[in-house]
Amino acid sequence: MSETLANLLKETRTFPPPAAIAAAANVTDAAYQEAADDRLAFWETQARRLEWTKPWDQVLDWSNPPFAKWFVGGELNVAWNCLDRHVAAGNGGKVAIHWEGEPGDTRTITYDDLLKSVSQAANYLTGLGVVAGDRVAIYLPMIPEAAVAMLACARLGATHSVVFGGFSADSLSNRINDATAKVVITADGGYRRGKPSGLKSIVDEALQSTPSVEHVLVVRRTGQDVAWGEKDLWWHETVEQASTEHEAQAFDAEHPLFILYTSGTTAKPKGILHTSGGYLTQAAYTHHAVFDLKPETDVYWCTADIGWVTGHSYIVYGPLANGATQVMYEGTPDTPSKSRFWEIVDRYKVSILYTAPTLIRTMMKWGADIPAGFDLSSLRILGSVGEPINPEAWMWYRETIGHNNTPVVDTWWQTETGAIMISPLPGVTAAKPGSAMTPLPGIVADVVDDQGKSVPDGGGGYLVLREPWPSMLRTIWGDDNRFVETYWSRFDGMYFAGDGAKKDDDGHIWLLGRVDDVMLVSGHNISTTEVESALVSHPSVAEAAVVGATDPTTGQAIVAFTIPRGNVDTAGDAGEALIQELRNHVAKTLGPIAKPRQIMLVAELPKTRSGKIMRRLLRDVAEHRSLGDVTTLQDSTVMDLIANGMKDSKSDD
Ligand code: 6R9
Repeated sequence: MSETLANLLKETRTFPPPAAIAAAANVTDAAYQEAADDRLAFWETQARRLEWTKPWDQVLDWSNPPFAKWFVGGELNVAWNCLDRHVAAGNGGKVAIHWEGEPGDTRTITYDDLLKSVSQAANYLTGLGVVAGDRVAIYLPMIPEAAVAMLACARLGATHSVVFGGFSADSLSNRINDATAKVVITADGGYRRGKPSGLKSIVDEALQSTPSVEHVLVVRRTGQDVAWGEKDLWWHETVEQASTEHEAQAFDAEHPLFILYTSGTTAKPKGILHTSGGYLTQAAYTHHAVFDLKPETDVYWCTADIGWVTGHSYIVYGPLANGATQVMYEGTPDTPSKSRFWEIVDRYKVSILYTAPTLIRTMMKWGADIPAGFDLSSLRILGSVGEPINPEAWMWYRETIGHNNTPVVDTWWQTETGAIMISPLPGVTAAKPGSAMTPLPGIVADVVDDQGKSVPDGGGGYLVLREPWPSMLRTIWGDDNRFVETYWSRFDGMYFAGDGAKKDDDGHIWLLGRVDDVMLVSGHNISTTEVESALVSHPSVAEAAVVGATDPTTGQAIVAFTIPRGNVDTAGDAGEALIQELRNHVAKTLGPIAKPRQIMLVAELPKTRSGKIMRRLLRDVAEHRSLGDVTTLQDSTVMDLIANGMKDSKSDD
């Protein structure tokens, strides 16, 4: 039988929503029917959550696919929707951001404050000659000015391109040049792992080769020494002296809002372009629906960096459009101690927490006694994004962080999709650990085989989107052909996301990782996710990454890199015994076909800066190739450790 992707993992646990959450949920079961009856009317209803200065004439223009236009003819100002309207409604005194710096300094920023700062930045940028349509690069740490800078651009109709503060001078200059940015907004530095790290110095280096840049605005964060050139302007001497009054002007629904470069692969980064009305509609709706946000009472915290799409949609645009109160944290989860996250949850009484599987698995590794020292009873909804969440990590999150009764929403989406696409609804869905469950109302997703045919329940294949959605990318900046080729050419009339997925026997969707990572073992296409989840289901394992390495007998063989939980003894024979036990455990859980040829116990895994495991590098290690570029690694020494460990580990069978 030629199956596109094997379905090996069975999961029988389900967790219905707590009665109290179901009874008061923002979105109920009716939304699915409403959207199924008339999808475009459903999205029109959601667009009315925003205030438009001119209504649209047409919901969707799909006459020239894949180039979509949503809310055609409509006009709005994105920043006005995130700020002014809340102030106008009498909520100016409400806290927008509880900001927490890594060294422990804090700032409390109300909607009034945020509007004033954004107005100042808009006024000063206008004075610098920034007009609608110009591009502005933002290279900042997780400080409130990052949100201020983004919203000031939105207010002016300038297109922002946020570059993650961990990227190198080369990555920065490539992105600046690709977008021909006129202004760069940065800081002297930021705090990470207890140390001030320089940002301005990296901008200086990048600016050696960026002819389009006319001005550099520099926020003073760390006070470290910086070199100063004629393009440089201190934020506090300029923006903070500008008028706090600024009249926002409306822009077309399809006016470009931001470019965000996708990371991870070796290819030239793709500048994903998002526009205004459809993007904000779906960011706001999904934030309201998936997190069940009650703006009067909830304290929301998304731990992502603003340099990733999650920070754009679920720190800046979604929550602020909805008038949320949120926490924003500058630093890492282990500075000054491994309890930093739980201290923050406890102190601010965070009720909705949105984080990534990599962090959940790290917390598992550190052990449950760390969160146990804090009062986490304020938490009522937990979210996950960025990678497939292994069922056991999902269970740990719910039990250990969510006091065994909070819904966990596993949200699937991409930079390209702009907002959440597949996720449980916390007041509706009986969620299964590890499954993103169901496309949201108004979203049409499917799993198809090689031929583009929908797979039956129980089958695996390629995740596709069959209908356009409001927050979809509009193109790759400057490269329409690449946009068409990359996303719309694999299957006729469908957006192919690059992810493998399966439908379980109830038709619920499980993400199975990138299709490029799928392993072909003795003629079976096996997903990395299922083997990793089987490993993480063993009580001694916190995290695992598996890859297919060339094998003379099976084509590819499964090689697993496994991080034990904190309390597990792995010295000498105990380690060997654990490896055998884990191999057998996988064979028992998924069947003998999925038994790893080799398992390595490691302390760390190579990850991108947004926390995704870099299997490509592990494949090189597993096949003893030399290591390629590791500069996007969170910690490049990890690879040395793994490579050294490799020599000692023995591969039997
Ligand atoms: C939001 C974000 C997108 C890729 C995506 C997929 C993976 C994200 C996931 C998930 C399984 C989830 N991904 N969420 N896989 N379950 N809930 O992460 O955007 O950085 O563009 O990455 O991340 O592989 O295709 P981005």
